[in-house]
Amino acid sequence: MNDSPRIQVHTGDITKLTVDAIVNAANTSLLGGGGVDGAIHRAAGRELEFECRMLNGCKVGDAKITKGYRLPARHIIHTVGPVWQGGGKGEAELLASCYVSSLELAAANDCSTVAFPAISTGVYRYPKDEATEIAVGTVSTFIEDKTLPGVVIFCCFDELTAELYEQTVAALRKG
Ligand code: AR6
Repeated sequence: MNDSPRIQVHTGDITKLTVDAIVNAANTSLLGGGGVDGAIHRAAGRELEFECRMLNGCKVGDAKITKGYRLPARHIIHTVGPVWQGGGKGEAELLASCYVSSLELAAANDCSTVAFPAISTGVYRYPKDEATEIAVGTVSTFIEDKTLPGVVIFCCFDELTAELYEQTVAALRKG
């Protein structure tokens, strides 16, 4: 039996990960921006933008897939998180939908390892505690009764965020 955990927490730059797919916290244009989106476009190269131009954007809570180009990852799944507006504008449902849409696309494209950044918690100002609960809860529910993706990595850019994810994952395992 393989007992390596299907949910893992990693600290570092998501553009360096050798996985089947990394997820990008994009905006509705899909044409690049700052934060993790900027880092992914820079590392993947201009060909990524050319493919993104063909996709006609992406709705909040939805996801689209491209090739990984110069990244070690085979694919990039671009999702658009909600901008935090106080919590009364359906932000939680939209954020959960980002994770589900991305995982569905990963499964449909035979991706067995997928890495997520902390969607919406940077420029889009989603409170980190609540966003982490949604990320971990939604992913664990999704993978419970599916074989793909086999491993989901939460890629945190800093140690504090990684600690928060570790605690949330541990609390979930305790039940
Ligand atoms: N690897 C992993 N995580 C990263 C990296 C990286 N290289 N760089 C930043 N993060 P943000 P959002 C973390 O702002 O809030 C863009 O302009 C960062 O510390 O990238 O969904 C888009 O075009 C934070 O925890 O995404 C949109 O307009 C997390 O990634 C908008 O920002 C998300 O921060 C999306 O905002």
